[in-house]
Amino acid sequence: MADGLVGPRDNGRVRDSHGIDAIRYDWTRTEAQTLYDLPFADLMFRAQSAHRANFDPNHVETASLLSIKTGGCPEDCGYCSQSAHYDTGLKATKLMAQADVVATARRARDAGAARFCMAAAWRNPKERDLDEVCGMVSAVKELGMETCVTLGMLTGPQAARLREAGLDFYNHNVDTSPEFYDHIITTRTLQDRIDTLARVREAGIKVCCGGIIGMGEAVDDRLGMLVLLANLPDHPESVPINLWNEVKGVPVNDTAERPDPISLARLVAVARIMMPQSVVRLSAGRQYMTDELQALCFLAGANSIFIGDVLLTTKNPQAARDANLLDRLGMTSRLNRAPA
Ligand code: SAM
Ligand code: DTB
Ligand code: SF4
Repeated sequence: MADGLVGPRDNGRVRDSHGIDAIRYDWTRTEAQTLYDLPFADLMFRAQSAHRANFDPNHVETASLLSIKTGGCPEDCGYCSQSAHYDTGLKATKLMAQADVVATARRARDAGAARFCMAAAWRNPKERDLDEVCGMVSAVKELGMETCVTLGMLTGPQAARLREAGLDFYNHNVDTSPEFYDHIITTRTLQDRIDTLARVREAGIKVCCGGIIGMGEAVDDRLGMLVLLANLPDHPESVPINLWNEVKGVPVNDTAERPDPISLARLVAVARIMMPQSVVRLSAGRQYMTDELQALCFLAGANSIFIGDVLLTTKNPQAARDANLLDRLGMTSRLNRAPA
């Protein structure tokens, strides 16, 4: 826990001398469950208080995704269209050329994205591939965008090279709870992921780390995932909450169950309270959410979205629908209107 923020416990809360909830790294699953079970209005009030103490509650960050190398992945993540272990009908591609990536980034910027996230379906990058990606990062940075990449596991020197190239964020998700993890992925361990996250931090890159819900896990697993994230040595600056986007042919298809909308809003609120200074992204799965549910999630503390008609291989709401929703909610973003 950060110095100077340790205050008296009242009713399970730790507050600083100003009465603001302190940043904590010692969350228990029982505490997470207690928050989750609060009467909805009380939970929302706590989440809103945390949100307003740390962010402009009327602003939403916009990020855009590009799959720079699609499919043929050696990992067996049971939710993913890009794993070579499953027949999902997806055609594998080679790494894109830098000029094409930069042209796509420019279009995304002009369409309202503040951050550009480049994803590759690798277990880990080879050195030659990393050279290419470093070039892409520097070129996208020159467009005035924040940069993010997700390339699988990294060594320390690889993370350092990405930082030198100007990388702002590295996305690497824990995906689910420690208990459920082995039901979903067997080719890389949760500890492998945590080790990569530590190398990313060590290199001075900001961490984007979250997971997926709707794969058949219990509420306890969703909360276990949040506890895992909130008890990392530092909270990830960015926490993507993905609702599983349906993919035919993967094992998760047999277990998937879309969470009830209220439970999603509750989960976002718990994430906001436990990691009050992290940007919480309503990531994959917005295609299944009504405007009302998205509004509820923004109230619960979500303050980032992916924009653009596709994520990596699956659908995302149309930009015009997103802009319209943010307008109706009086929220600012690069997509509709800049913050005042
Ligand atoms: N291959 C890299 C890796 O896994 O580290 C990066 C790309 S991977 C697609 C990034 C994240 O997207 C995964 O960790 C997972 O959380 C999320 N994801 C993948 N497929 C998804 C799906 N069908 N629905 C929702 N989220 C998904
Ligand atoms: C994250 O947590 N969500 C994004 C990003 N990190 C790379 C990916 C979502 C992928 C959804 C499935 C697809 O489009 O293939
Ligand atoms: Fe590969 Fe990433 Fe998909 Fe896992 S989530 S199969 S590592 S692309």
